[in-house]
Amino acid sequence: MSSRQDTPPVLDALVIGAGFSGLYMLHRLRDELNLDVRLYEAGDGVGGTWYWNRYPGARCDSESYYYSYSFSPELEQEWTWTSKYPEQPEILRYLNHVADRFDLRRDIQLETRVEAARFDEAASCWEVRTKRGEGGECGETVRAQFVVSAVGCLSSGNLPKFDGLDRFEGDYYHTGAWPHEGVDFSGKRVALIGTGSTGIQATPVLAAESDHLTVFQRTPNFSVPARNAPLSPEEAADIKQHYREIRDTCRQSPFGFPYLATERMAAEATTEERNAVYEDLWQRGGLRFLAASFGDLMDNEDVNESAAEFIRGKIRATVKDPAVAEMLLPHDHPYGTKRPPIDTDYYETFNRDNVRLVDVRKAPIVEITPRGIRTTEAEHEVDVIVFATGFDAMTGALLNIDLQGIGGQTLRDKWEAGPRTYLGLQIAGFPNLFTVTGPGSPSVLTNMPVAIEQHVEWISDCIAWLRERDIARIEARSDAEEEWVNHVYDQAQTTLYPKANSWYVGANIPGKSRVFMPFVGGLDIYRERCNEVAEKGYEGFELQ
Ligand code: N01
Repeated sequence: MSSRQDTPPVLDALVIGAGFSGLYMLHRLRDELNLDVRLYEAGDGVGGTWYWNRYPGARCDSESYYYSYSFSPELEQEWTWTSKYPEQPEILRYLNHVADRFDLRRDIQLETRVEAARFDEAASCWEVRTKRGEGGECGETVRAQFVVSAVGCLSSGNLPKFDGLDRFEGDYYHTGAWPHEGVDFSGKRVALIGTGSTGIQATPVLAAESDHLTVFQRTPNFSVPARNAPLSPEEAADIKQHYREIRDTCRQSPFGFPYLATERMAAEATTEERNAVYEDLWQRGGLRFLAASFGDLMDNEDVNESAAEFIRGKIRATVKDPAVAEMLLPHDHPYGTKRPPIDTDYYETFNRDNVRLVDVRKAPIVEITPRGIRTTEAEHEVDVIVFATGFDAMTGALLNIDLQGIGGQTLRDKWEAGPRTYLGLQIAGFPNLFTVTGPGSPSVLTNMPVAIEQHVEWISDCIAWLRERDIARIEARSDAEEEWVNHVYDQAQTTLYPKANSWYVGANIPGKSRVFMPFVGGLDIYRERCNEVAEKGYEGFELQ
């Protein structure tokens, strides 16, 4: 490692990723703290998730007026959302608008992937290696006192290793790396593998655009209608008028939604009372079904089963062919223990003549052939395969960077048995590295922009505090990390969440350690804990 004198000047901070997190992080550090910051982004545009996920039907499962930044009242007033659940292109336009409005682009380097980072103990800074250019051969080494990972929780795509994929004569795409020019499905026979939130959003659109769609389902899912609709000028104006109250409620809510946790308990309600609540929420649509039905939905198996059975009843009533309806009924996990999808006409789509459902739990996929997909029962000939097979969630994107902390310890080694963090914000042994919505924080269990803003503000306040005191280095203490990891585990055990083979526990990636990764205790409680840590002079951190 070279000394400070013969290396380029050290940046104050380096941010990785230009999604919701990275853009706001850059703005806070540069424009409020006046730091010298650079942001590196692998894509050729800003937007993160909304840059990469351009698959047919991609839209947000949170409503536009609260799936947005709250930090700038001017931004809130000048931007008008056009529908309840914004489509991917609209969110991408919004993030581009943010990048322009706050003049962020001059400090963003696109088409540059952060490949490796090593902590220089003597200089208390990170040496970061980037890769760019067609073959990824060009790059540079930069040094930064602080590194903030804003790489996202769902950004490292999972393309299962099916035999024969390289011999497939048609085209195939992963939903998380969709071609910018789009895909013309007209006249095509399409296979869709995966029925998570993405597959469920894509199914009705693919069915409408293609000649024939075959959906390969491994695990049936519980989906609730979104009830999307355009936002009228009156509704948009009303939202603008009430933004402050909306944001305040989001901050106090365990899920980051503009409604508080319900104190209504289903265990005390009759079947009729429960069903009336479910029916009301079904008609209203969206994730309220999970967040606002009953306070004991996620910790009482009987209560959860009543919600699950209500949804199964809706599936049976919607899907005309009883055998297909039966295949679509989820039985292997409690409702909500996998991130629940919301949809527009998902179940209705299976009534179309050009749609077929294949159960690959019963008859697994054996291989991809030149002409299609072979299961243990049949070969399905298709022209295009769409992989809606998800992500190496919460850890994949960070582990793709060769990170080396104190004593040359790699993050891959440290996290071999599952991610370990203090508050999802820092990792013992990796000083001056912060993770926005890292594992161990509520992140993916919330409306993300609210969780993101809380993290970005906590991290920038922390960096400001350190600089005011000339403290060069901050590192999570191992004992604080251990205590937090145990707390995250204990909290999860009080709920039904660990009962599912979900990506929350890494079950979708062969060989990944099974650890429940997000903090289930609620964003409101988590926020209080983070504030308390800061108020106590960053309790649990070693300062040097
Ligand atoms: O991915 P998933 P996703 N053979 O992992 C199946 C967010 N999101 O992209 O359940 C056959 O949920 C897999 O089957 P199984 C949201 O947080 C947000 O849909 O593992 N099938 C499953 O059905 C969401 O949760 C929005 O048995 C295979 C599917 O592929 C997260 O992204 C919109 C397979 C993967 O489902 C991920 O959702 C969309 C194999 N080998 C998504 N491997 C918003 O609106 C996997 N599968 C913000």
